[in-house]
Amino acid sequence: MDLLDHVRSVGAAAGLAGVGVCRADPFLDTRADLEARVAAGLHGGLRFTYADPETATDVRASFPWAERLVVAAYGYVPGAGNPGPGAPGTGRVARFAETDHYRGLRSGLAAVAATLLAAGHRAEVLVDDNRLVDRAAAVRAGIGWWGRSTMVLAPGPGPWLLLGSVVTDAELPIDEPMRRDCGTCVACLPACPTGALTDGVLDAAICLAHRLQAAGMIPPELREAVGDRVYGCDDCLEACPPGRRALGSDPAVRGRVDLIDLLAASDARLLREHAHWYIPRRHPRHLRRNALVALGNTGGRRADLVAAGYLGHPDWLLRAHAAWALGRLGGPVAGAALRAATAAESDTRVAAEVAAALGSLA
Ligand code: B12
Ligand code: SF4
Ligand code: SF4
Repeated sequence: MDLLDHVRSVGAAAGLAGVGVCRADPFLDTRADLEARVAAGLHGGLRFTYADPETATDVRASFPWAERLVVAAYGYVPGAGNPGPGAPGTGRVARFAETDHYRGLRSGLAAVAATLLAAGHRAEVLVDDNRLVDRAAAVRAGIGWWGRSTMVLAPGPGPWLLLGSVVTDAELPIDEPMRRDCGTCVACLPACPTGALTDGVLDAAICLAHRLQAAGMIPPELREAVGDRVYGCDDCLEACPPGRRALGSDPAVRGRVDLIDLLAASDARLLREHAHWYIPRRHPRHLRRNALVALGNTGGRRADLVAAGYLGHPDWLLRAHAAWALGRLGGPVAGAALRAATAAESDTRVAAEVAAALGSLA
């Protein structure tokens, strides 16, 4: 068996849904797209690959010996379950994050890298790393095609894939890009709850997946659209016909969290239970902020009492979002708590939220 066949069979045995090879040349089109999005503000303040497009699109800037990228996809559906319609007081987690699905991808790539190393080559695993644009690598290596949602789709799992690469100096034979596109389908565009998608371009500033993992306030105009989400967003993936069969074959209910329980948990517990989530500065305030918005949207038993309790929290960010939640929940408990806060609140940012919430009750 030649080295590439060996690499593919090791990848398949390790659970990878697809393994393709491409040259490690710079991704100049993606660099231009990254720069254009930053210039237009469509990056929404995100750093990641947007912070240094030159490094992100030229793997040789980090690994001068790179000749090839062995790119792999890991399908997490079926397997991740479905969060279901949900009961009041419960929040929803996007499927890629309901457990640490990256673990399967990383261990598959580690097996591929070990095979290359054993054959005397250099090999480094890159997953979700700011030194490589994973999707552009996957398209070049023939793993899948660009969807209008900006996701890379593959036959079978559709968009339900995580992507990663092994950078190597092995001059493996390369694969051809897939000749496929979305055709006439546009289903993901109207499915996006905030209108963040136009044809193949994402406005990260209003993408909920971004806003829920960004620091600071969730913009008021996006809070209703957050719905019951606490982490990630799957709406543009759920709408995608190529992924429907894989999704539909997964009856397990997973990815639900109890919002009141989350809001009562200690910092240590939140960070331990959600160790695989991207949380700005690893500060649990961002999870509590998301849970307060979701609680305002879903309601549920004791929702008003819990949100009212948060009006006394030492963190202004949480008081601000608790005020919004109370305005949305309404009722006598919410009204009384907000009126009391009007007199007591000294932070102008929170006072503005309290006033807006009281206004929405009137
Ligand atoms: C920053 C980032 C985000 C940001 C911005 C997303 C974005 N679209 O850029 C936020 C936080 C919003 C995000 C959200 C999600 N992310 Co993300 N994210 C990244 C990260 C770190 C960088 C992405 C990047 O460089 N974007 C740059 C812009 C310029 O690229 P783009 O938006 O993909 O745009 C391309 C298309 O427009 C394309 N294009 C080119 N030719 C053509 C032709 C046609 C016809 C079309 C339609 C398009 C098209 O050109 C652009 C690139 O040149 C990567 C990991 C990595 N290191 O690569 C993961 C990554 C892209 N994310 C991933 C995932 C799973 C998600 C979520 C599904 C998670 C969730 N459920 O909440 C959502 C999906 C939202 C969406 N529709 O994109 C996966 C995607 C896997 C896949 N199958 O595509 C990645 C690759 C992580 C991984 N290692 O698996 N993410
Ligand atoms: S992840 Fe959600 S908010 Fe972001 S583009 Fe997709 S549907 Fe829209
Ligand atoms: S929903 Fe349709 S247009 Fe959007 S990515 Fe999927 S196939 Fe393409």
